[in-house]
Parts: sequence; C-alpha cells; structure tokens
Amino acid sequence: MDGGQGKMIVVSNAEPYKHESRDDGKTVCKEVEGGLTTAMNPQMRETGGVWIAYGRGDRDAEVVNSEGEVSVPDFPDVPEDKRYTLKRLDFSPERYDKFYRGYANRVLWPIFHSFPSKADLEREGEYWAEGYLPCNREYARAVVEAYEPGDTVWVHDYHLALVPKLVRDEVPDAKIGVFWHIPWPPWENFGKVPHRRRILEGLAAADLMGLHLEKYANNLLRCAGGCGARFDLDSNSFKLGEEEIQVEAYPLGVDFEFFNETETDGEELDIRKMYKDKKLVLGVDRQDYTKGIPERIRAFKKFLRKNPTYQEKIAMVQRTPTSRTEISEYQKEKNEINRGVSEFNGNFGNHDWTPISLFWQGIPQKKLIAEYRAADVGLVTPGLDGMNLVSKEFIAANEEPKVLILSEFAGSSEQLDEAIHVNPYDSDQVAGAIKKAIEMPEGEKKERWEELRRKVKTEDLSSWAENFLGDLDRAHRLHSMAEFAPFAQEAGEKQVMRRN
Ligand code: GDG
Repeated sequence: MDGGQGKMIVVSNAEPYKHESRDDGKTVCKEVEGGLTTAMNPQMRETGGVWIAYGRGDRDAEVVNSEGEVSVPDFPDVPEDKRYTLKRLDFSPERYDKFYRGYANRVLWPIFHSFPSKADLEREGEYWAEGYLPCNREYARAVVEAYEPGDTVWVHDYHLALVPKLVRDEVPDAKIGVFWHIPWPPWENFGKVPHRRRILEGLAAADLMGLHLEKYANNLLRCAGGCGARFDLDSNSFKLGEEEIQVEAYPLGVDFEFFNETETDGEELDIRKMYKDKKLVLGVDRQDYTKGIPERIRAFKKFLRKNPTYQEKIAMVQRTPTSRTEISEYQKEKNEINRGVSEFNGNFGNHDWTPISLFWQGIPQKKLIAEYRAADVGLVTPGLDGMNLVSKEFIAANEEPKVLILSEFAGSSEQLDEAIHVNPYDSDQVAGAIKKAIEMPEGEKKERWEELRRKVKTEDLSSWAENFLGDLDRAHRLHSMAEFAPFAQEAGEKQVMRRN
C-alpha cells in the first residue's frame, strides 16, 4: 500500500480493538467485529500510521497515554513493526448518543439502507446540532493535530461525512480520501434528509470518494445534482460550491491469503462432531435489521416443513454478535428472533437434534474460520448490504468446494455470479435454494466454487487498497496543480481522471 511519503491517518468511528478490564484486574485487548475494521486493520498493520476512532472499551482500562494513544494490537506475539498507533477520542455520553445512536444510526443508516420508516427525521436537527456536527469537529481536530505535510488522510464511512471539509478548511493542501462502506441510496431516499446539502459539502472537499459499486456512485452523483451540484456521469465527478470531487467504485475485497491459510488445528471437525455430522447451513452477521435474519430463519423453517426427509439430517447455525443494543429497533429484533427460534426448536427438535442454533456472541477470527470450514452451505441473505464481507470470507476460508446462497441485494452479488442468488424476501425461493445447495452435484459445485475462489483471490483487499490509494494520489496531484477541472467543458479542456 502506497501511502505517499508521509504517514497514513485513518479516521473512523469504529475502532479496531477495544480494551476491557477483567475481574482479576488484568486488561485484555479484543478485536472489534465489523466490516470496516476487518478491512482496514490488516492494511494498518502493514503500513503503520495513526488510526483515530472513538474508544468504546472500559474507561478504567488504563492503556492509553496522556494523548489517548495506544500501540495496537498489544498481543504478545505481535512484533512492534506490525503495530500502529490507535488514538481514541472520548465524548460526553449525551453528545455521543446524539451523534452515534441518533444521527448516524437513526437517520443515516436507515435512510441509506432504504428503510426510511425506521428513520427518526423528526429529531434530525437536534441530532445534527448536538451530536453529528460537534463530533465531526472533534474528529477533524484530531486529524489536523496528527497531520504533517505529505500525510494521507483516509476518512471512513457515514459517521464522518463532514470531516473532509473541516480538515480542508484547516489544511488546504491535504491529501484526503473517503471510503463509504454502505450503499448510497437514490434521491427519493437521500433527498429526505434535511441536512442533505451540508453532507455533500462535507464530502466534496475530499480529493476522491470511493463506494463499493458503480450504481452507488451514480446515485451519489444524481443526489449531488438534486442538491444543486453540477455532476457528470462520464467523468464521475461533481462540483458543489467551489469544491470538485472524483467519485469512483472500488468493490472491497478480503485478505484471501489470511482466510485461506489460517491454521485452525482441525477445530472444524470438532464443530461438525458437535452437530453430529449433519449438513450444516451457516449464517454470520453483525446483528442488524438490514441483514435479513428473521426472514432467513423463516425460510429455513419453510425448507424443513416442505422437505420432511431432511429433518434430523440438517442443522442451521446462526452467529450474530449483537450490535447497537442501545437502539430499540435492535432490541426488538433480537427478541423477535429469540422467540421464533426457541418456538421452532421446541416444536420440531428432539434430544438428538436442534434444528437452529443461535449465538449472540462474537468469537475470535480463528474460530470463525473454523466455523466457515465446518459448514456445507453459506446462507447470506441481507435485505440490503453495501458489500458483505462474510460472503467473501466464506469462499476464501474454504478450499474444499461448498455452496454459497447469496442475496441479490448484497453488493457482493455483482461479483459473485456463481453463488445461488435469491430474493431474501421470497421465502419459497430461499427454501428452494437450500434444497438445491444440498443436492448440488459435486461437479457443478466444484466448477462454481473454483470460479468464486478465483474472483475473491484476484479482487482481494490489497488490490482494493492499491487501486484506491493510487487513484487518490492522482486525484490529489490533479487538484494540487489545479488541473482537475471536469467542468471546464466551456474551454474544451475536460479533464477526466482515469486509472491507467
Ligand atoms: C459494513 C457494511 C460492508 C462477524 N461475526 C464475527 C466476526 N464478524 C465479522 C465478519 C466480517 C464483519 O464482521 C462483517 O462485515 P460485513 O461486510 O458482512 O458487514 P458490516 O459489519 O455491516 O459492514 C458492509 C462492510 O462495512 C465493509 O465495507 O461490506 O456492507 O454494512 O468481517 O468476519 N468477526 C469475528 N467474530 C465474529 O463472531 N472475529
């Protein structure tokens, strides 16, 4: 990864590690589950630099210095040159609540995932003024403090849309890139957000913005148009006020080698034994209403009802580390899932067979890889997902052919054609896909799997980072030389930045 001559400054709300105090008084360092951290952590371990994030672990776990910094990961087996600086920010509980639970997750998240009915637009102004704006200012201040000439600033995700402009105001010539991890919705949804123009002004001050898919980039450009920007779908850029930005698609990949090669010491066999060698269908998702977990469970039940010969021969494992428990929608969904699963297991299961095993805890990555390897079928059926890394990790972790059932609304379905694609809301279709997956002839399974593995291996995490950072260098150079002028058609000088 080329971070230019200076250092890399990553900024995101999610932190890659948290520290917690145990009862014996010792402090433990834990990975934080989530797509953004899975993607950026290996990058930072390679390049070093500073990662600025909100500290969500125990406040009394005294690991940071007076600047709020700690070198991570502080696992004993990790050498110094594979660590980097994590700088933790702290906010008052009220402010953080309005920023994180309020603006980020009760306004932007539902709107951007096309669940406008779950958005609290009534309080948007309050969440903005008392949470989103002040917290984005704090993040930007931390970036400016860490910044030295030549550094690369890489801003991540929807929590921090205002940071590029706030940093640009202080450091006009900084190299700033943004990566957006969630979908960008059509104007009909985005346009509902009262501070829509301010969000776009915040982003437009970066040199380059990346999203997972071309269709999200096009939605963003059209939304910019809706807010009065000039936009161009050929050069993939828009101009709002004085700021011009390039917008491109970079489908995020996974660290193929890591998932392929991690040694699990045969733990997958123990897992299979635990489930009495039945066919295993696996779902793994951070808990979220966008992940389609209740619908998935309903489809699995339908499959068992329609195919009684498979009763006692198949089991579903659903691993769902809880997240955002402070938001009532998440609590409600958790209760609904618990009820549905225990009722079904009670009615269908017996002392030898639990049809659905549900886990609300996260497990270390190595154990997760063993779970991926123990499964016969990966069942990944989000209602809408920017990319979905689980689908790619399942492929990378399994050398032996498996079958992936994938929602057509997961961003990854654009690349992973050889999966069985389903509409997650059509439970008959998903039930049929489970049957097809289990009965798929070995030859077809192998052929599809090899192609899926080839794609996930080629379009991996490091090629994603290289493409993004290479383009960021170019966009920044063009901006610095004032040559980035996609809207200079009048002068016949249209400048389109393209990768060579
Ligand atoms: C956002 C976007 C986009 C899950 N359980 C455990 C565990 N995980 C890890 C998985 C995977 C990550 O969490 C989840 O990533 P996803 O991509 O599936 O979903 P989001 O968290 O919603 O991520 C998404 C992503 O950002 C990246 O841009 O793809 O669309 O919503 O890496 O492995 N990890 C461990 N234990 C668990 O129990 N260690």
